[in-house]
Amino acid sequence: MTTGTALRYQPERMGPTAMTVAAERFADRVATRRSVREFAPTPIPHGVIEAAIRAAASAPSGANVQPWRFVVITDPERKRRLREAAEAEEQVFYSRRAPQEWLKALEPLGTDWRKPFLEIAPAVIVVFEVHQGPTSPKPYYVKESVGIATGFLLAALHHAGLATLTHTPSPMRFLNEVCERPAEERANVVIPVGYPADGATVPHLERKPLDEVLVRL
Ligand code: IYR
Repeated sequence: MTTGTALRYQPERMGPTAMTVAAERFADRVATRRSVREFAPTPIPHGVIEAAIRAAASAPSGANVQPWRFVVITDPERKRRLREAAEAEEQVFYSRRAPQEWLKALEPLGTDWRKPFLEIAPAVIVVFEVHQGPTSPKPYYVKESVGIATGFLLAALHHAGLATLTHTPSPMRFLNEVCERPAEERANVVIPVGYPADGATVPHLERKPLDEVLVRL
């Protein structure tokens, strides 16, 4: 995976103006991404998912171990089982496990235990962390690595004009069975992918202004 040979790496340099324009364009583009909870059942080209996973799998990772697995579910029966199992966990989460403070924080998003998007979205990607196991080496910074790869994945799908949601049923162990993955793999996030349904809405939310998130020293 990593051989120890050094390869020359000299990507072409942009001038300062071109560079700033490129950065601003990219920021404008990614800032239009919104988490969508109402999907159209319209199928999406499989090539788009493959390319987006290729982008995700090019992310940096601890010691280049690439500790990720992306399970793509398009089969309706498998999606139905996924939804059923996720909703069973979420019912307990919303009615018992979640503290009041957490439920209050979720209120503006309007979420509840129902997860129809897991069945309606044409594809659902389940991202797994790959921990040490019989066929997988010890990874480092697994959550950070998988988080970065997931960021690439969301950006790639958005760039291709598709909507996504980062869904985190809790706990996630049931996903090993639904996705037929071994114990050393642990689900990190579930991502429905597709087009927003006709008339889909998203909550009105604002991003923090730059001066709140950027510290210059
Ligand atoms: N996993 C639950 C609850 C939930 C938690 C957070 I933090 C969110 O930003 C949204 C939802 C669910 O998916 O409904």
